[in-house]
Amino acid sequence: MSVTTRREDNVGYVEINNPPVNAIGLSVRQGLLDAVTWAEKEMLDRVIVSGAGRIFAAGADAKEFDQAPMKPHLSDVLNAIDESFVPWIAAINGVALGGGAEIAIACRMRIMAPGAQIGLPEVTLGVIPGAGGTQRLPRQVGLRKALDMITGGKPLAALAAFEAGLVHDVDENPVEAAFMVNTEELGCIVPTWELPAPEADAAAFAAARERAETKMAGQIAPLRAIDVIEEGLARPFHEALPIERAAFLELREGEQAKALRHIFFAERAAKAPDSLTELPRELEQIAVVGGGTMGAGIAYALLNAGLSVTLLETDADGVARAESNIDKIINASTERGLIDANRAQDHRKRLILTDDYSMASQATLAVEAAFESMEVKREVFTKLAAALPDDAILATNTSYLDVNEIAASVTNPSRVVGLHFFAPAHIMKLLEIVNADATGDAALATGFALAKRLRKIPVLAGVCDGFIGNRILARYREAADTVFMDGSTPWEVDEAMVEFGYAMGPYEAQDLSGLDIAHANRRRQDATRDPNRRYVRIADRLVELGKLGKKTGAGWYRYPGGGGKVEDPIVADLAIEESHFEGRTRTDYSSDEIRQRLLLAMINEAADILDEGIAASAHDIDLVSVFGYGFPRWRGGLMHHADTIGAEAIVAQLNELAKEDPIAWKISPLLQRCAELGTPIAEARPSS
Ligand code: 3H9
Repeated sequence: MSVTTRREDNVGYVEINNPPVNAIGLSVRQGLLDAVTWAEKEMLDRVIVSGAGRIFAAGADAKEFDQAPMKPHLSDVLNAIDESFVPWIAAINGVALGGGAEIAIACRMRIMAPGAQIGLPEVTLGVIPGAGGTQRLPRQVGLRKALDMITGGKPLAALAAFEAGLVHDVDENPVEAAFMVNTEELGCIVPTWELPAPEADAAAFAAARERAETKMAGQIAPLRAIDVIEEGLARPFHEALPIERAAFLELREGEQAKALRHIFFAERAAKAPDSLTELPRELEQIAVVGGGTMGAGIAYALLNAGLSVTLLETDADGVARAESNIDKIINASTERGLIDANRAQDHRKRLILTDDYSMASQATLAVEAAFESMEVKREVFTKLAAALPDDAILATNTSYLDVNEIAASVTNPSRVVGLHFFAPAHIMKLLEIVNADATGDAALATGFALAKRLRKIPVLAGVCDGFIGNRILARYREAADTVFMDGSTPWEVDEAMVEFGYAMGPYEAQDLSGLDIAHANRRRQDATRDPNRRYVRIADRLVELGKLGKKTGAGWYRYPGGGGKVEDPIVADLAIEESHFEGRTRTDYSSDEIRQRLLLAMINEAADILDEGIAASAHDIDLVSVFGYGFPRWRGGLMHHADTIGAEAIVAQLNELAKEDPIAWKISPLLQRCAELGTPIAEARPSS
C-alpha cells in the first residue's frame, strides 16, 4: 500500500509510503484520492498527512514522465483535498518537493519539522509545477516570493518557510503538533483555492523574467512558469489550472525536460560497479600530498566531509604556503556562511601540516596532488609506499600523466588508482576514477566510497592522455584554435558557445585557468604528436608573449586593472599573421558553423573514447561534460545532445569536414557503426 490510512477518534492519519523517496506515482495519487473519500465518509474532524521515513514526498514520479498521463491526475487529487469539507493538515516530516510541496500547499494547514525543506524544483527537471503550485503558492506567500521559488527552484528550510508565511508552525513532531491544533482555529482557515489572487505586479513579472533570462539562459521552463503564473492569476482559480496543466504536459514531452531527466537519473546511477569484488578501505585518516591550489581544495573537501587530513609538503616553506591556501578556503567558506566558526575550528583540529611523511603512517588512503612531473610523482609514491601501511590505497590526482607509469614506482601497483579532481576541488562535483592496468578492486571501491563521502559524482575512466574529460577538452580547444586561425576571433568563438549554453567560451575559460598548464602539456606531447596532424601555434605564441591569462592581466583577452575582460586586437592580428605564414585563406564562419565544428570535434573524440573503453558508457561522458566542463545540463550532456542530432547526420557532417582535413576529422568507428545500424549513441558500447 503506497498510502496508508488509520483513524484515531475523529482524526484521520494518512501516510505516504512509497520508498525510497515517496515519489507520487499512480498508486500514491489513487491512495490519496481514496483517503479524501474515506475521510468525508467517516465525517472526520481532520486529516493529518505525512510521509513514511525521512521524506515527506519527493514530487511526481519522474519515471512516469515518459509514459502517457494516467488518471487520477495529481491536480484532481489536490483539488479534492483543497475543496474537502474535512480539513487536511500537512505534517511535513522531511523534504517536500515538487508535487510533494503541492500536496502540502493544497492542505488547509502546514506544520514543518525543523530539518525539513519545502520547494518547487520542477524547473530543474525542465517542467513547471503541474498540480496547482503556480496558482496556490502565490496566494499563500505573495507574488514575488512565489516567482522566486518557482523560477529558481531552490527549496526553503523550515524557518525560511515559516517567515515566508508558507507554513504555520515549526515543530520537532509535526504529526503530534497537527493533532494539537485547535479545531475552531482550523475551521477558520480559508481553503487556498478560495484565497484572493495577489494583485498583478508588472514590475515583479519583469524582474522575474530578467532574472530567468540571465541566470537560466536558454531554458524554457522558468519563463513558461512566469507566463503561467501571470495568465493564471488574472483568471478565477479553476480556469487557471488547465492553463498550468497544458503547459506542464507540453514541457514534459519537450527536449529540455527529457535532457534534464536524463542527467538527473544518470547522476543518481553513478555508483561503484557491481562487479567490484573487494570492499573499500575504511576512510578516516587521509594523506594529501601537495598544498597548492588543488591539494588545498582536496584537503578542504576531505575536512568538510569529517575526515582527518595529514597534508604533506616538501619543506617548511611548502607547509606555510599550504597552510595559507587552506586558511583562505576556510575563511572564504566562513564568510559565505557555508560553515560556522565552530566548524572552521573543528576543520583546523583535524588537519596536520607537515613535511614528515611518517606523520601519515595511519592513513588508509593518500591523494597525491604534487607538481605535474613524472619524476616528482614517482618520488612521492616511493615515499608514500614507505611511510603508509602496506595496504593503504595510493591515489594520484594527475590530469595527464600515465597512471600505469606512476603505479610502477611501488611494489604493489594494485593499490594505485587515479583520483582526478576538478578545480576548485572542494566545489566541483566530478571525480574521475582512473583504472590503471594493475589497479585492484579495493582501490577502485575506495575511490567510489570517497566520492560518496564527498558527495561527488564518480565516473570510471581508463588510462589515456587526458582520461575522458581533458582528452575531449584538448580536441575542443584544437577545433576552436583552428576556427580562430581560419577566420574567427576568440570572442566570436566564445559567444557562439555561450549562445549554446556554456557559461563561458573556451578562450575565456582558458584565461581563467591559465595558459601555462596546457602549454606544458603540449610540450610533453611534442615527442609523440602525429607529425602529419595540423598543429596550430597560436596558443604557444601567446605564452611566449607572457600572456598566460587573467593572472598576468592578459591572455586571449586583456584584463585592465585585473577587472573584466576586454577584446584584444593584438590577439586577433596574431591569428591573421599565423594564418598568413601557413598560406591559408580565411573564412568568415557563422556562429552556427563555429558551434558545429566545436561540438562535432568533441562528439567524435568522445565516441573514440567510448569505442576504446576509456569510458564505460555514453552516460558517463554526459556526466563528465556536465559536471566537469560546463556543458549545459539542459542539453543532457555531450552524448545525449549527439543523439538529438543523430549518428547518421553527424557522420554526414564529419564527412564534409574530413574533406578539409582528413586527419583531424577522422570519423570514429563507433559513430560509423551507430549510423549504419541506426542505433542511438547512448546505447553504444566499446568495440572490444
Ligand atoms: C513534479 O513534482 C511535478 C509536479 O509539479 C506535477 C505533477 C503533475 N521521481 O536523490 P536520491 C529516486 S517534478 C522518481 O539518491 P537523496 C532516485 O532516482 C518532481 N524517482 O536520494 C533514486 O533512485 P535509485 C520534482 C526519484 O536522499 C532514489 O529515488 N521533484 C525521484 O539523496 C533516491 O534518490 C524533484 O525534482 C522522483 N521525483 O535525495 C525532487 N526523486 O535508488 C527530485 C528521487 O534507483 N529528488 N528518485 O538510484 C530529489 O531532489 C532527491 O531525490 C531527494 C532525496 C532530495 C528527494
